[in-house]
Amino acid sequence: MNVRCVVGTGILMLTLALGTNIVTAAEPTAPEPLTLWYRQPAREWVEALPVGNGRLGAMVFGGVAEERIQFNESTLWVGEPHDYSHPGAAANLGEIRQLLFARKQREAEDLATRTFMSVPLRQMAYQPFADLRLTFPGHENAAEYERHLDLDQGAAGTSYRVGTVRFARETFASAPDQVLVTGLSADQPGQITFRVAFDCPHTNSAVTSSADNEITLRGGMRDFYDGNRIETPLKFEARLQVRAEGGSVKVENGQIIVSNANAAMLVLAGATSFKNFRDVTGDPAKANDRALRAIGKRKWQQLRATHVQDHQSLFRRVDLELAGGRTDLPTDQRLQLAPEAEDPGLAALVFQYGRYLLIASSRPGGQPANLQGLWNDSLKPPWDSKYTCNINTEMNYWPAEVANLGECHRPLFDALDELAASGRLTAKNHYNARGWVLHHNFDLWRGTAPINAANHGIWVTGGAWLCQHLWWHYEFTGDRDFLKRRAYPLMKEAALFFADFLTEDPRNDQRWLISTPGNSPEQGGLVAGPTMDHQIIRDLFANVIEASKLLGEDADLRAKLSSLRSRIAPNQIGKHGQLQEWLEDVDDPNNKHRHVSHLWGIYPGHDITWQNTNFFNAARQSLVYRGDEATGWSMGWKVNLWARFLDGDHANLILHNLLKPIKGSKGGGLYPNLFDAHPPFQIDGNFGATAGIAEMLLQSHIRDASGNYVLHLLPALPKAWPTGSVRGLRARGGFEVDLAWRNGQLKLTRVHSLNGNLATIRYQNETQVCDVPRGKTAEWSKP
Ligand code: FUC
Repeated sequence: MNVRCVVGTGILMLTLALGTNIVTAAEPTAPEPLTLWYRQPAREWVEALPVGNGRLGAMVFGGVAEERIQFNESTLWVGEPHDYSHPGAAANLGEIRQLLFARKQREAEDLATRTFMSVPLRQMAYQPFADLRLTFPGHENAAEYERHLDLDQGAAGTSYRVGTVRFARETFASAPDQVLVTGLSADQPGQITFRVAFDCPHTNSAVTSSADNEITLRGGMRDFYDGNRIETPLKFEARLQVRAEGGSVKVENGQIIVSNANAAMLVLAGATSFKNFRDVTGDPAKANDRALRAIGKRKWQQLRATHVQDHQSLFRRVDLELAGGRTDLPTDQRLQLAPEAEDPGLAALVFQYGRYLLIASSRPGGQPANLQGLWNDSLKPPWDSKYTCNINTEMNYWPAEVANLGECHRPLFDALDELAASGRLTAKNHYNARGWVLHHNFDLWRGTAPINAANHGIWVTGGAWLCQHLWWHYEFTGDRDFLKRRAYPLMKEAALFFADFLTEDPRNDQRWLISTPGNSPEQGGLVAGPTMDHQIIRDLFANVIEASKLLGEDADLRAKLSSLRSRIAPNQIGKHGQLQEWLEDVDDPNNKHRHVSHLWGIYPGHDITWQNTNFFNAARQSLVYRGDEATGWSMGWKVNLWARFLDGDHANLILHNLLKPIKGSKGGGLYPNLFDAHPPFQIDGNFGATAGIAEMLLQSHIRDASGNYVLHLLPALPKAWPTGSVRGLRARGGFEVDLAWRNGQLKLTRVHSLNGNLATIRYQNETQVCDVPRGKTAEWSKP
């Protein structure tokens, strides 16, 4: 079948062998309430509910007599502007390589440990800001308690009854107004009586007050490094204003006291002196003044309406309905049942939760989502809650384009500009190379040198991998201006680094070009030529070559990269039928390591697809050997991989392992607030799940012989999701896709074209070319 679309009036109608019956709306399925809800307050942080505006975030506990709202600001880190690269490191590069070629791994690691690592060896940690502690006298015995997080409104609410009075509170983080807002109300007048104070974990902070409804928390950062206490220059300020209707408001001992009001609103502004990774001379007081002044006399309803409108402009772009599930149960109880029972609705909720979390933790102009997104209550968070880019940071952004949140990708692109500036110094000092390089971690100060230990810190493809995100943004949007001005310069310079870095393997007759030194994250130690690096570098070179053609730039470089690319060590199949993780055939089929790095070429790459049968089968065999359990993010990756292996039931099996209540300290799962557990909490698994569910419903990474993207519909639909619909997923080539299915069969497809490109639609084994003009929608259905 290869039928051209037939143009009708208004919407385009595709008349296909599939059937000509045009229906106007997706099959209705029971609406899935987009709410996490509970019948008791949070006892622990991982039961509290997150709100965020990309910069300010909070965890709302929903306490009754005592409420805790723990908050963060994305630039509150220890450390200071600093170049972490190691001058003179490059003098040892040749010897490290020679030792690896001679299979003297221990000696190579020892030499690298002494001469090649980041200065200092570790990067800096993301910090909590403070808590708001609210006390409500007389509320000890509450009834009819409920708390929730409404993903569609972007707000966390708590309500209960004390005696005959019903109380309600709601908290949201407004991006347009750059503040956290909590509203307090009761269904009878004069009932709102409470105290609120800051509780700050930073020892050099103090609270003052300059108005009778306002308290201010000011402080600076201290850190311990190698046992020494260091004052770091970053300063912070948070300012809380309480506005009450009726009753009285006063400040006493650093607390705001509200008595007998009809309603009240807390407005919290917070900022640091961070301006950019090289400048911390900003004035947080000024920033807070500005935010509070801009709010002026606006009331709760107005602030809320502005926030909801902004939030929904992003959130409502995608609907997902998967029929079936226990919406009648509170979320924590529902999660308890998930391992045994199919609950497709819970998968849909987790999908949307990932979109919610990205909107809340990654907004234009701000920092990218870190290992915990935006939410951290610890002075020593796991892995410093920084940016690990041998999987975690990228996974955070896997859903950005496909789940129709392209704007939320931007903080990552801004970080790449800074990483390139830092990474140029690292490329020069460590490799005497052009371009820029990022190893496996960065922090607020954009450290790019190899950290922690030689055996896993020396891994050169962090920047190259992140460049894939620039290219994806172009592929999904077709934004040429973005490609020319933002993406291409960074991609090109990343490629220049590898043009200098790739090394001929003297042990190999064909003189393959390999990446060395490196490692296959995070196992096997320092080696020459891990498979993952080669897949990533091939991808980067291919994208730079294509971009340079599209833009008509750098013909010489294009030719050079093409010739280098063809000489990079290829994927290899080993003695266990596996895709080799290393140049040597040394994979252990019993290795259950969480990283599945050599499968990068399946997802997120497309070095290997279902069209290359042998490599495809070997890669699948490798994944079978690795097993179905591991950390949260590992399962997030495996959902995507099984989707690319076109095996929806296996993808769903992994989702079950991800969507289970966390038990003990092993094997992933979800906390009661549906935060993903490494364990401990790490947000990448949430984003991996969202991307994976999208990948089960729609794929667009392959192109047909004419270069059109193939929109593969329901490529990995599990039997457990017989009926459902999705609206608003994005595909490469610039498309928005709606699908509805019943009894496992596609019933309705709508393709909206953003750029007027041709697309090849593939469903089961049938394909057809679809020609939808820019801005138009084509629709077809099967009776
Ligand atoms: C990588 C992973 C760990 C963890 C850390 C933040 O090092 O191997 O499992 O996710 O990043």
